[in-house]
Amino acid sequence: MDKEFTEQTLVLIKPDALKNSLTGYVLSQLSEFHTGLRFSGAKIVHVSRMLAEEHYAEHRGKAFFPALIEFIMGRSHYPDDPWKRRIIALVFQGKDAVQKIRDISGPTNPYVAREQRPGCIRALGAIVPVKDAAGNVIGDRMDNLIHASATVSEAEREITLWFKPNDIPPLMRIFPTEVSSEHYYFKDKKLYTNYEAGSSCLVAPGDVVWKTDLDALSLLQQGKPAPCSIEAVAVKYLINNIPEYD
Ligand code: 3AN
Repeated sequence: MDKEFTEQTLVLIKPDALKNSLTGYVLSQLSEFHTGLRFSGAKIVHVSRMLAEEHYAEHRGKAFFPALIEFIMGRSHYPDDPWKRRIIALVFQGKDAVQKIRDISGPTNPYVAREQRPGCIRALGAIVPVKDAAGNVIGDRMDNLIHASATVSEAEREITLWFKPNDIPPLMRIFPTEVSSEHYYFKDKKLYTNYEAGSSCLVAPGDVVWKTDLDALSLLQQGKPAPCSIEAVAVKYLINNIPEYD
């Protein structure tokens, strides 16, 4: 594979961008012409709580975590229209993909973005006060329109979280894959290799799977320590599978 194609990054166009009809603007900023990068994956995702918490796992326990999860799930922008709760997930590929997209996105805080990088995508974002049930302001939520992977290793974790191998054209896949020879089913946070009533099939024999997932599933199935939880593997195979309109 051409060296130019060895780096990928994940972009999420968040619910605030959808609600404010800024998707066209964001996509034009991220066009192949402007970035010199290639589109290698795109999907519309209804974000389950499990997926949201896995994506933002590093922020678990922080004061802004609950508001962040509500936000990325689309619950803040579409409280009464669960079917409108979506994000657009994209993979871009090319030389220095991570840094190029971070530069176009700009600083995390939209006010800082406006000050320091006028013209960047997040300069069009907002900071919204978060209130408790009694109406007291308990913090801020940053509605910054777009997520962009921070580092090359974060990009790998995030792309293999949001995308299955066959969401990406075969000649554009840069992370190792393997063909499964097993069935794996998931129910109530447990893994099964035989069908259980009410379980979801994550992987079937013949499916092309990220190698990291297949390795983790095999370890988890044997009750051995694995580099990630069952949920972390299961979430992507359940994307848009079961409506979670909680
Ligand atoms: P970035 O998205 O620029 O990589 P991270 O990974 O530090 O920034 O934070 C992830 C998301 O968490 C941000 N996009 C923002 O929505 C939210 N966030 C981060 N820090 C804060 C904060 N201090 N207060 C409120 N929200 C925050």
